[in-house]
Amino acid sequence: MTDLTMTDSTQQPESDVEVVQAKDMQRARMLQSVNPPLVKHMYSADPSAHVFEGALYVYSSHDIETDAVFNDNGEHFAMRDYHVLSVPIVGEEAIDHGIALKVEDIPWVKQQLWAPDAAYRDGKYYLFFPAKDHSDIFRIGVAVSENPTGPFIANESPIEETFSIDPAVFEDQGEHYLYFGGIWGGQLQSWKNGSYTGADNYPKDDEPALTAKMARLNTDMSSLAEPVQDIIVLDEFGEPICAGDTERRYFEGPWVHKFNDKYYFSYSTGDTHKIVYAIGDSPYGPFNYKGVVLEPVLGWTTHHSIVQFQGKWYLFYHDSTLSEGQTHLRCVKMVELHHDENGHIKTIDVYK
Ligand code: FUB
Repeated sequence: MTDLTMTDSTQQPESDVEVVQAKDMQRARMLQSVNPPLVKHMYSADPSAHVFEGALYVYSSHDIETDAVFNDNGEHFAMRDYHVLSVPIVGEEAIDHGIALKVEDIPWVKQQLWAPDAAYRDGKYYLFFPAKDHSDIFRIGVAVSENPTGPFIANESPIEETFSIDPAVFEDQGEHYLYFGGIWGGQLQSWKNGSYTGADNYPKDDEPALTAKMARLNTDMSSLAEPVQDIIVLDEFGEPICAGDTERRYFEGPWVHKFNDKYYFSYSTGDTHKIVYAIGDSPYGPFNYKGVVLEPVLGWTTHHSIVQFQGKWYLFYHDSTLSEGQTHLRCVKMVELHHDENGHIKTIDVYK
């Protein structure tokens, strides 16, 4: 791998923060050409890709500059609208279809439109999204359109019994399953028995980690058909991954895809900056941990989706190259993904 240490002696950083920023900026410049951003005229993040009627769409967050404080709660992710992208030709710049939904048009939302996803059912397209309500509690909402690119009309209230962030909807045999949840700023640690406690309750390092949540959706795509359940990820001994196992425990960004009749549950490890995956026999799991999908990218967050398009599998992800390393100003990208003969995903390191 290229040595990305800072070499420009004319720039003399004054503090530790400036040293880190200067290194990130130089690294970003060197990495600009690695998998180009799908769009460059705006910042984008958290790509959820889907093929609808043969066309490839990407539902992503729209990152913006902000005066908000930078903290572990992610207040610097102050996004206010969604744009839908489409990719007519892989390798070429994507089309931005404009604003699909914005904070001002969602009655229950105060701020922070984070990572969305989309689904299709019975002639309608549904945009699922997390946002803070007027009490600053993250909930999952849904909006509907007759067009995959919107505009979407939001329901009056969030989906009952949902909470936290990062919805991902997986369709299997006519059913749709909603996965969600994220710790730290995603508030998963503040929920107990379906109620928001407002307190940070994390398990001890040797206790099972907090899990992603899931439930089957009703055919109205706006309500849950069953109680919310935990998604259990098991280690090589068949035990749930523990909270102290930060290289493998669930942090945020769930995604499910199906390959050779197996269900693949993949997610971000957050503060260890990886996308990892586990395999199971049902959309409900349990899932057995298998390995790393994506090594860390430039920027703090990592977030992905996996989709098959025109016979090939692709990983959609984001990094901060377009902003030269600024954590909250990211850009979505795509790269081909391969399953080997055993169904294992070949680890991707986009900088090798
Ligand atoms: O974009 C805001 C948050 O950052 C997302 O919800 C997380 O998955 C992380 O990418």
